[in-house]
Amino acid sequence: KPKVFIAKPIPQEVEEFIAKHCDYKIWREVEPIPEDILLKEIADVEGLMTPKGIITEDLLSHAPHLKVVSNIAVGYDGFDIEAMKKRNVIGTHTPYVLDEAVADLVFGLILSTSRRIVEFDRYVKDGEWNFNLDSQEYFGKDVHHAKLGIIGLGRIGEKIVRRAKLGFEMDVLYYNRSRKRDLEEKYDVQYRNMNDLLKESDFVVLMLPLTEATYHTMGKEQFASMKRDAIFINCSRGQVVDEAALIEALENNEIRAAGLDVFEIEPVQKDNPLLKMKNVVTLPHIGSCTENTRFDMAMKAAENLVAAVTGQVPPNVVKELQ
Ligand code: 8YV
Repeated sequence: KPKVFIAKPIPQEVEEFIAKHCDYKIWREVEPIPEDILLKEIADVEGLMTPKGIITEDLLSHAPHLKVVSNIAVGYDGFDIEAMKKRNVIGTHTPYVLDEAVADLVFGLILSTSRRIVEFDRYVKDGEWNFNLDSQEYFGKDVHHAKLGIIGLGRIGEKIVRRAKLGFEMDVLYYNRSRKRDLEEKYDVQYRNMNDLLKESDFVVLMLPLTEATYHTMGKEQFASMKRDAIFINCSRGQVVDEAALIEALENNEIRAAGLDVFEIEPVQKDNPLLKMKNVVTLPHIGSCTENTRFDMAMKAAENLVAAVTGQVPPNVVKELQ
């Protein structure tokens, strides 16, 4: 049987599936695997299944027999594509199975920022209910019938659009590299260039993969284009945003609030000013973090791994390596 290494604990059923086809070792600790142990474990394997997918030239040089890296995530910005190409290493990821969970969380952030759920939860628990809720300063912002602008209309973006249109009866604008006329028709969403989208939207949702082209898509100028009352949501990758510019926009009241599941540096630094802002809701990158979704991601990653080491074409090879 081909040898593989699994760099994080996975559900038993997924492990049993891998066991049928592979000779495997697994990192069972909850703590992430230390780099030096990982490099030793991959010395003689043909397959690596990993949650982080940080695949560098150096890592590959420690794994001369490697045929596949199966990323237990949809984002593969950690792959050094050129290095993988050079060594004929296939890279796979887990599209589709996490789309709904991430779209749900986007609405969690939309609601918790606009209706100030986290802020008020703290007041109530601190016994500070006795303030005047008729005072303008405590009012929230409506989600229903508001205008949502989504930057990046891919698989997850489409799920967000469905929720926005069918659940909250929002007007939806989108910006994407390529027009999606089928979705425009299907959901009655309208295309805008970036600048118009930013100017018109009450909620700006970023849903882009991290690539060289998308790095710092949102910067000073973009935040300045947003309405002063608009809310910014990011559940994709921290580095798609110039975080310093976001902090400045919030400090200067150029935008109303932000909901963030991702940061430029993760785990977020303790002295990050965003952590002190009442109008910012912060989460520790939990977009896909539900029982069912994490199970489905692990199973999909296992299917990709097994396919590649048993001579089949895995179902989810990343497009740059197809
Ligand atoms: C986590 C994600 O990174 O799939 C992605 O790209 O961002 C998240 O799902 C992943 O689950 C880490 O294991």
